[in-house]
Formats: sequence, structure tokens, C-alpha cells
Amino acid sequence: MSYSGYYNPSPSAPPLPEPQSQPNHTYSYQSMPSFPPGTHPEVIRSFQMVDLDRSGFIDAKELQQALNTGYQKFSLRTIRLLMLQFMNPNHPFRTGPKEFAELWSCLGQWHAIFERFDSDRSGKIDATELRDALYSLGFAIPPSVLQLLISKYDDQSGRRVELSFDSFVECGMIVMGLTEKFKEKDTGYTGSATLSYETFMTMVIPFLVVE
Ligand SMILES: [Ca+2]
Repeated sequence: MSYSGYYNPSPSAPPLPEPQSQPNHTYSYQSMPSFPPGTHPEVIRSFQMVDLDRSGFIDAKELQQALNTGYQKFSLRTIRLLMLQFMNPNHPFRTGPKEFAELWSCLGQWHAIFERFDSDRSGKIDATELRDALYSLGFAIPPSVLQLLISKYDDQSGRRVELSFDSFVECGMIVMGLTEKFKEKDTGYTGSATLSYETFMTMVIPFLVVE
């Protein structure tokens, strides 16, 4: 295993959805945004249950409510990081059906990864398990970065730091989101890029300010 590159595409890595690159379907015959064809009824039901005003969009709190029924509890910070990753360019602070369906399927994949890499079956992910999980997704993060990431969840009790699924998704969104931002500036995947101060700040601050 090499940490020389920050991004190390692995042939065994399961495909992750790339929301930015997917065509933005618009159904001109309908005034309301709709779900992509073939969306599981449970996904549609979960969305409609919280979209009480039937606007076709939900905010962070409603998204939290919708996902807490399908998965376990998510913090509002993780919800906002997910919204950042699956952003509708026209409605940055609200989630429509298309983004919701993508987000739901992404969470399903993250959950499968969480279970697969929980090697000691503790129901949580420790630093080594997190490193291996991220590596399988093509993110070869340096040990210093892994340490920094996991230190956020250290309760100073001296016990080994372990992440719940909520925290695991939070870490995943940070690593995936920031790596994608960096890759935009490092198109040759060299592990280095030259950034202006403004570009750097614009990249990083959205991940810090969401809560
Ligand atoms: Ca574990």
C-alpha cells in the first residue's frame, strides 16, 4: 500500500456516484421536479413523508428526518455535508427528488462499505478500518491526515477512537469532497497543485462552516 498519491484509483473500488457529472434531467412537461425513473418506492415515500408542503424540495432538517427513518440518526452537520456533495445548482440549500435519490443510493453504498470494513465487528470503524475503507474507494490519505481526521472524534478518555456510521459518513464526505476539489486543480493526479489564496479558501471553507 502506498501513500505517495492522495488519490489512487483502484480497479476493485466500487463505483461512487458523481453527482456533478450526471446529466441534469428536467421534465419539462411537469412543473414539479420528479424522481429519476426506477426510483425505489421506499425512497419516494421517505421524501414525500417530510415534504409536507409538496413543494418538491426539502431542507436540511426535513432531510435529516427522512434519512433517520431509513438509516440511523444523522447529525445536522453530516446532513449538510451530504447536501453539499449532492447539490442542486439552482437550489443550493434544498434537496430535490433527483439529489435525494442519489444521496440515498450513496448512503447505501457507504453503509455496505462501513459493514465490510468493520473487521472486528464492533459496529464501529476505527482508524485502521477507516484507512482501509477509504483506500478501497481510491483515497490513499497520508497517515498524518488520517490522524488529524480521527482526532476530531477522540473523547480524550484514552480509549481507541471509533466512528459511528454518522461520523464515518461525515469523514467520507470531507475526504471525498475535498479530494474532488483538489483534483480539479491537479488534473494530472500528481499529488501537487498550485492554488491561489482565494481558491484554497473557497475550497475549504464550505466544509468548515456547515454544521
Ligand atoms: Ca470496528
